[in-house]
Amino acid sequence: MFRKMFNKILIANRGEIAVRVLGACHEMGIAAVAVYSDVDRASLHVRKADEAYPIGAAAAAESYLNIEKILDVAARSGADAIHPGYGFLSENAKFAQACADAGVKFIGPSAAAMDAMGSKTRARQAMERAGVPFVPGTSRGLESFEQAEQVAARIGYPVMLKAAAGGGGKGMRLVHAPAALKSALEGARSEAERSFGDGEVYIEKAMVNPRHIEMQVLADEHGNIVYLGERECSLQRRHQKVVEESPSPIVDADMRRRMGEVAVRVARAAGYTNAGTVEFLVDQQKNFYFLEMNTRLQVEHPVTELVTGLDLVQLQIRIAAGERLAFAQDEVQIRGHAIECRIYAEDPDNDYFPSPGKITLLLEPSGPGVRRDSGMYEGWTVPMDYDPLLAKLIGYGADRNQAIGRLMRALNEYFVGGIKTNISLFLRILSDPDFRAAKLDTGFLDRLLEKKRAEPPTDSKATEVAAIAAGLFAALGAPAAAAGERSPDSGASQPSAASNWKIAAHKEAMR
Ligand code: MV4
Repeated sequence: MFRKMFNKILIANRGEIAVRVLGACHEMGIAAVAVYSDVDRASLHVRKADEAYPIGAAAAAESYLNIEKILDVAARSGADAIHPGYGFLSENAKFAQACADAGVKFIGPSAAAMDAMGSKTRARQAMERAGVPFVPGTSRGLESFEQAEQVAARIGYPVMLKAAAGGGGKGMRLVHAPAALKSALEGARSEAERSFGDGEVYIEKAMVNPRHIEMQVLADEHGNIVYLGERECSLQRRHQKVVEESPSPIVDADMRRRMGEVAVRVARAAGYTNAGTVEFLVDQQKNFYFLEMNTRLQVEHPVTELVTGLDLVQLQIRIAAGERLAFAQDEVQIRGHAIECRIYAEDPDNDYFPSPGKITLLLEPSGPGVRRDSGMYEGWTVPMDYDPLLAKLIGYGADRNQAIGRLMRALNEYFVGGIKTNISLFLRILSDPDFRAAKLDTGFLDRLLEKKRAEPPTDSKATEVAAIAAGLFAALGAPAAAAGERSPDSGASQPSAASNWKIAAHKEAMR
């Protein structure tokens, strides 16, 4: 099992996460190899890497999702390991297997563990065996409408229909009454078939405005597994996280221990290794239920790093190199509070419609309790082919109030000229009385944005024209591409899927 530390790591990703992983490699004295698509030639990750290789056209299927091309670069560059980042190939079991077959270490779990968690029904079966609490429902695909009717009547309405291959809300239907069940089942099935090539749908009792809290785990290849505390991820919009924090304001030491022990049990049952995240839904009474396991490093990992003092990427690399975890559970301490904002190239005055373009001026915050993980620089043109995440800004403090104060100070200092960003949204969220009181649930952000939408629009005609133009632009010229973690499943398993930007532009124009 003992392996020597890697000499060279290929990073099969782009943007801020590629930059983050590059930095960890350099801190460990490991050379870092970048790959890039045609539109990423001048990207920050390419500039910071020790070597960089072109892998094809902007469309992710031609580049960042192309297993053959990436393994070819690994061979040519002599890389002995690959870090997949998040999105793209990070949760693709075939890729993990192809790396193993090529003799290149995949920095992540085994293909088998990834596969076991990829199907939500199979994951539920495994959790059932492991005695992990999960939302009542079926752990196998529904065989008929009659069966759906019977199960729904037994568990009680509202119910949620979900695609077994799903994630990110695709193929999901909320059903309030028996009369709506039939068409919802048909809709969920065809959407699952269309999105994942797999029409398997199962049923769960629906929780109303739950919290979304996830637990970070770390497992070495010698059977040692620890949990590193939770992240509160309830602030989402259209299944995209917007703000995350650690610790969760509603989780106390006892609940953290119980949730953490369940998460470790989940990881053990899956034969899991490396960094992973166990997602839970939490109800008003603070009961928590297993939802799914994410088999990758997550976008929001910095908040966990700040409150634990650990470097998750370095630990991922050490684990993949065969090292044992150097600390035990009772040595993990949660200290202080961290909050992350995802800075996107989006226009707040146009329903958060993507806003690519050239960054003409960039003033970036730093200072006490501020961490910035960024993939942008002044003079760089944000391509429209990928997820528009530009940077993550994280505030850290001794407590939640100090973290909020530092984050707001830093947000006010942040200036990104030439393109629109969602920075102003975070100032609204962080000053909202409910946010301050930590009254968070998965409906929070929609309620906040609803308040704004009630006001009359400023210039609806210009907005409409811009939307139509963007839609036309997307339809005529933009190459299709898959996105980053925004839609991990479509990104990973749907090489031909159109980019989120293109879809958004199209929807906007057709409204
Ligand atoms: C649920 C739920 C309520 N009840 N399951 C959304 C994404 C997918 N991974 C699971 N999701 C949900 N599953 C049951 N049984 C509510 C959601 C949900 C949600 C979950 C987390 C964060 C934001 C959300 C927004 C809408 C719905």
